[in-house]
Amino acid sequence: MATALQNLSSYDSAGFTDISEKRFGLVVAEWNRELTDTLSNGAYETLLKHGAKPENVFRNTVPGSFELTLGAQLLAQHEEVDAVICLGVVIKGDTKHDDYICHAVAQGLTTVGLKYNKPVIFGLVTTNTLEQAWDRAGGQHGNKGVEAAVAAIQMLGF
Ligand code: DLZ
Repeated sequence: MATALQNLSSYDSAGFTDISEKRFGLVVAEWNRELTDTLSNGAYETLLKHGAKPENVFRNTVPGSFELTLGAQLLAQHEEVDAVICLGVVIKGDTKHDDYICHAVAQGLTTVGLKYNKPVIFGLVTTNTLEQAWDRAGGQHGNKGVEAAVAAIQMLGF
């Protein structure tokens, strides 16, 4: 708890958490694959940059973002997995599918994290257009996969 209180105000605290022995599950949706690959690579490289070992990062794919929750649960239930990072891209279409998917995933990942008492990170890019999605997958708004990995590291130091 003391560490948590010290780190609360520092985004850079991720840099001070030793993750060399931590194990990470990455769950990546295959819908909008080019985008999610970019998010996934961003997350993976960030974990390595902060000290994770390549053999301790387990990448798994699921068909679409809706399946991120079950993918997260299947990983989180393993004792040796310390944190799960979920990545997907949902782009608004003509129907309300995006609403249903995003709410279900937000709720589902929250539940999994609380059930297993582990960081389960919501790395879902939700946009109105494809261009906005690219802006968040390595474009002008950064790479949300990188941010998701930083969030996982930060929570491991909590
Ligand atoms: C069906 C669907 C649609 C329309 N759009 C997306 C999307 O933009 N992003 C995404 O990750 N997945 C989408 N899916 C697939 C659903 O997430 C899910 O895989 C299917 O409904 C099967 O459960």
